[in-house]
Amino acid sequence: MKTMPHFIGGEPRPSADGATFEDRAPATDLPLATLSRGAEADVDAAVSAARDALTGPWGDTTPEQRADLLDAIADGIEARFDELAQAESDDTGKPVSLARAVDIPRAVANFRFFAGAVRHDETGCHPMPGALNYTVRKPLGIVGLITPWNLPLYLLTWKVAPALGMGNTVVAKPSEVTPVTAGLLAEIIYDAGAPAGVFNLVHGFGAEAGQALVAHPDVDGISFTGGTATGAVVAATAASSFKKLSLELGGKNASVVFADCDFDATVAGVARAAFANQGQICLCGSRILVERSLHDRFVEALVAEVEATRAPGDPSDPATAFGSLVSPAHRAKVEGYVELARSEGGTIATGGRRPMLPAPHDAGAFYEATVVTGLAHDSRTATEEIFGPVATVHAFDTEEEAVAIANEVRYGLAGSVWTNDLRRAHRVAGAMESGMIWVNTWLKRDLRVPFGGVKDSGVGREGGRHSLEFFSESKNICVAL
Ligand code: NAD
Ligand code: 6OD
Repeated sequence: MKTMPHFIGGEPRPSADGATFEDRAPATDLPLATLSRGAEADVDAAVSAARDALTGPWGDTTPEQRADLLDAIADGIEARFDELAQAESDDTGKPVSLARAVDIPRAVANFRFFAGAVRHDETGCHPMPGALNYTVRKPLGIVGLITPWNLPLYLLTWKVAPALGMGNTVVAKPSEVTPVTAGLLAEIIYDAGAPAGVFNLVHGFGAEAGQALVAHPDVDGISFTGGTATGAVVAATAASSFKKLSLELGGKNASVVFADCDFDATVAGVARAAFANQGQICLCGSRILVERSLHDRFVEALVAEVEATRAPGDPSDPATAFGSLVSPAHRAKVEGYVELARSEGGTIATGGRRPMLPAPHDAGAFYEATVVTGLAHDSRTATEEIFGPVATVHAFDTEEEAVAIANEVRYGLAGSVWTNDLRRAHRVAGAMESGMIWVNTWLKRDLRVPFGGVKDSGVGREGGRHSLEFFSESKNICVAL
């Protein structure tokens, strides 16, 4: 079993009070690692190390030097690819095949992409009569990065790369549920040549280390990804010190299927949108709205697709496509929603049970991919974020009704539209109240585009120039001519 301390000032360091906590593998419920449990004193030490680094030689680095560091970190992730993929799978319960295909390649891509973005960044010049304005970007300063458990390395590196690229120093607080790859990333960042204190990592719980980081008076900005309720606490805590804030929060996303869709591709695409990573992606399409004339045929094909391709199994087996949920506690929450669906009058078309798996996976947090039909579209099951492998299917009669149902939730993160009518695709995509819409696809990512939500799904955008802008302060200089 691993012992994983914090990383402060470029060195592994235990908690000031010696406290630790245990991380378990959800697919077996066996202990995986013992981690230092951070509190205010550890956050203080990390912020102080980050401040020293900011005022040291790091503060004089050029964008080119920082871009070279990001590329070296990407090289370091590639060099430890197998270890990182297995660690991510062990810690989250996700199939190692998924970690190898998505999580770790995306961590590499995040560093390579932002290396290029920083190298090619430009600012504006606004000539006026008698004067010239030009804009320079300064680092924000010390940034706190707080991340969830579903895509641990993918989402942490999505923030670390632009933060370092723009010349900030970082204090990261990964999810206490899946902290292992963050510890490995700290080693990789220092092996790549980062100066001491540029990247600091404090492990621990949200109410302790996370809260201390958001409240810290010397932290200049917070980029937070997590649940909406937590986001509200983070926003309230950060407000009194006017920290710059980016909030990427929860979702309850609609997949809107019209009768003229490309049927087989849509069934496969909608199933992937609902159940990728065991349904534990903020972008997952867990409310499936189907034009009434196609509804019954679609449900039958969706159930067949799910049963054929998403049998839960050992995440370490390269052939497994559907792993365990992230923890027994999270499975209990998902099971509670399936009970709620039954009590709200839903029919379980497939799933709705714990699968029977041989030891040691009989102790794991596995749950079947579950499709529920017959629920009111405004039922609690169909409108609250479950963040697990449960999708509800609802029929609609008109385009207007589909848009109204899609928009009746408090969230506005993402959605997808499945149709061969190009004009309708544009109309519906435009009318859905979401930060991101895919048409005839899902989670196809271009790292330049704005990523983020509306309504209770968040505030602000990350990605491309949006990340560069968030992690810097733009300053105008006006020179009289
Ligand atoms: P969570 O909100 O419980 O935790 C997220 C992080 O916040 C963790 O590191 C946690 O320790 C920390 N935290 C908790 N309380 C805190 C506090 N008071 N102050 C500071 N930090 C605190 O979320 P989770 O259960 O880890 O992740 C699932 C949620 O994240 C879902 O709602 C999902 O939709 C959302 N999510 C959103 C996106 C997005 O890009 N919009 C991406 C992934 C996950
Ligand atoms: O693809 C991304 O950049 C991103 N931030 C994905 C978030 C997924 C949420 O679970």
